Amino acid sequence: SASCGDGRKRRVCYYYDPGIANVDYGADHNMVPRRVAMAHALVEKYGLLADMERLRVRPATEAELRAFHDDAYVRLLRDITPDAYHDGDLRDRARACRVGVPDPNEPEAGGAGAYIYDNPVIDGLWDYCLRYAGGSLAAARALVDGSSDIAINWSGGMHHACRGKASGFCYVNDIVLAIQELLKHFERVLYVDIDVHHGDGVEAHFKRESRVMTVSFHLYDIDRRGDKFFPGTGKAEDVGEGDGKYYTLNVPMKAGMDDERYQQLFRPIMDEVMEKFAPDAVVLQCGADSLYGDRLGEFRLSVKGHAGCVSYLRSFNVPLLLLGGGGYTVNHVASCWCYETAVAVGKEKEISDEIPFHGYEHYYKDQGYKLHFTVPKKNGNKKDDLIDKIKQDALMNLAMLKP
Ligand code: ZLS
Ligand code: CA
Ligand code: ZN
Repeated sequence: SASCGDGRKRRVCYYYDPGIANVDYGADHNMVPRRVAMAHALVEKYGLLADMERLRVRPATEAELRAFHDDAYVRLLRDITPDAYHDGDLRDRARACRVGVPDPNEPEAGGAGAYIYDNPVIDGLWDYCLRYAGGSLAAARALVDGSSDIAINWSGGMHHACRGKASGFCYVNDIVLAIQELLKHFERVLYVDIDVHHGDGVEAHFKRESRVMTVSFHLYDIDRRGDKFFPGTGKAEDVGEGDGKYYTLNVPMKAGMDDERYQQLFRPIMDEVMEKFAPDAVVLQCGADSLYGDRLGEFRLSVKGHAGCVSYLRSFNVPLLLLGGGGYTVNHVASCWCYETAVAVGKEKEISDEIPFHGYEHYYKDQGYKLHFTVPKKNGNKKDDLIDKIKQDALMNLAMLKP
């Protein structure tokens, strides 16, 4: 295509399962799977499906989940339902795995309709897990078999899930599963995480592994009450262990990061990572809660700033797996992942800024029915000395990597 940033067209495959979009975490929960249906409706209306192969795949199997998750946790996810939770046995197992139901009578919950955990027992939980994990596995396989250069699953990217427990809205860690699949064929896999939260589940699993390098950019902060921004890990000093020492890189940032300052870190750091680690495949978790106006995040990225990370990594011409993740202002999320789909196929310059009629257009009133919402300029001194310090810390850690 004439519009490719660097002139080379990519073969792109794309996973979308409408069954996932109907999953409901609960009325007042921040995680809204419908955002993926909204992104998909835009992708379709902008005509981008014609430029991609659509992956129509079976859900993951129980055995595939067990490649990372422990048996008892997999069985719990399979057996638990909102009703079954209320009989004692499953309830204790669920709570041990940090899965709960909203309950005003819970002593730990503290209030009406409160949730004990971030991970509620929801209708269709097992099916949901198998489907989003199946999508990431199929996307990884499309890179392994060489049929695609870029593979997309916006319903994946659940970076907090652990071997035996749920965490931070994530039940099954599709990223670990996808990376394990890539490792069957590729010698070195790079994981990059631009969600506003630290990619702790992925990092923890690979922190002793030199064939996988994990890099997370995230908000790292302690508020006035002394609470750490979730999950509270991901300091610059955490660099991995044993054989994996220096194959973990953390880039902790303060609230308010804008496009310019984010790219002042992302580009030089990723240049160095790509040169030193020379990955055979790249997995990019595109959590959209690093956008301006997110209900949980406190960064100020525009869609173009966020997508700048996608186009930058795409330009290295290494097989690329694009996953979703967080993102809690659903119109912003859908704009972002639609635009990033356009970046993947090389058509970002061709898609109009006018939101087409696609059934969800009323969500875009606040952004003037434009694909690109505006980020108000923030006056006040930019603490660029802080950016330099963060960059130096990261480059010092990278200098320890054997070339
Ligand atoms: O990276 O901060 C926490 C943990 C808690 C506070 C919330 N309670 C329920 C549990 C204990 C300390 N959790 C974070 C999780 C953020 C997950 C980000 C996922 C990802 O983007 C990848 C997908 C958190 N922040 C905000 C909330 N939880 C939160 C706020 C409001 C609510 C409503 C719904 C649910 C419970 C009440 C909830 C969570
Ligand atoms: Ca991150
Ligand atoms: Zn997040």
